[in-house]
Amino acid sequence: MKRALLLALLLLTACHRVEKKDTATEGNGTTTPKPTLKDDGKTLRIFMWSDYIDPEIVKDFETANGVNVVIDTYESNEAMIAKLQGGGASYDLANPSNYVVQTMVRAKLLQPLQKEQLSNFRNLLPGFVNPNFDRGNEYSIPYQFAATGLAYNSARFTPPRASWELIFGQQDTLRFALLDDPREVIGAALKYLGYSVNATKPEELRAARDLLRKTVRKRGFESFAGGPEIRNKLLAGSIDLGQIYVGDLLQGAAENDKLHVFIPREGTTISTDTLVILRGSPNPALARKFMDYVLQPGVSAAISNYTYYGNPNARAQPLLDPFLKDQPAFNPPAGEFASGRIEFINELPRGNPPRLYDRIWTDLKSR
Ligand code: SPD
Repeated sequence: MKRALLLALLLLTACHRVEKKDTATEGNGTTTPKPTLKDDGKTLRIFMWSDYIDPEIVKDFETANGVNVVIDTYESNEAMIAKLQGGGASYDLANPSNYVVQTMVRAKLLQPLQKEQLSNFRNLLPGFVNPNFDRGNEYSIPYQFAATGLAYNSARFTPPRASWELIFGQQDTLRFALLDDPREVIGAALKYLGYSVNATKPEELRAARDLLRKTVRKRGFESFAGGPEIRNKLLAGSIDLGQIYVGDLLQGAAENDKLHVFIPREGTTISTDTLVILRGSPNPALARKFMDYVLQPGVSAAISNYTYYGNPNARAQPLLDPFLKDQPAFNPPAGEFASGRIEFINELPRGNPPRLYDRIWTDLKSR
């Protein structure tokens, strides 16, 4: 696990060039598949984070299996769950982060994935098998992972220090955007205040709420947005700083070496995104086939080499772009995790804490 987590941090200061994307196979935002579409055994519908798969490997799967893959995208776990709970959409696979897998199980949105039928499951790094958020991998396999950082475009602005203070401190001249992601935004404020990203104490959450209220009232606050949108705002120069999932920024840095990302000194969040089979899946057999495909070392490595996200597959590691593993600058002490500077977002204990987080988020979004 340690090695894999360190790999996530390989992504933190990178600048690398790759062939860029053809998004033809991706859906446009949160289009709902027509409910009239029945399982023809030939269509796989995936609901996933945006910019999170190499279109070539999707095409290869289509060709090899004589099927059609439709991918619709979202920018937060909450938006994904709301759409699934709203009904009307029938997807086979979704791509939730670790900390909402059990929420989805309780909401009866998932079906067991029958991992004994996944011949490539054994390829996973041991630290990603049997995770605390899904014992026995009953419902999920790990897909990709990354930390969240602060990004800037050095053609326009270079931060004087690597700190969340640039967003949460006194300054009111920088233009900035925050992720449209409650656990990330509240987590960043908690980290700045010296608390855990999984804080549950009401007084700590009140302090984060007060700080965030002030933050979104600043003249420089531009918007809440998804990772790729924040990357585009930085490229366009409409913001000076953006909170961003590191992989999303590095996809842009591959094309523009003025884009940079750093982990603020106060620390940050990290999470693992997974693949799950939805309870209402019209075609679970095809969904399972796709999961097993993604677990192939070559396919798994191709996804990371395209997305710049961390890779949980042991046999994929030798196939990763050297940039993802060989740069000494990306080899921070393992103590980053031990010290809690970089913290996994976990599911909140049931009861009051999730409600407090929801209230903070609703309050912020209504301002
Ligand atoms: N564009 C891919 C985004 C992946 C985001 N990972 C989820 C982090 C959840 N807080």
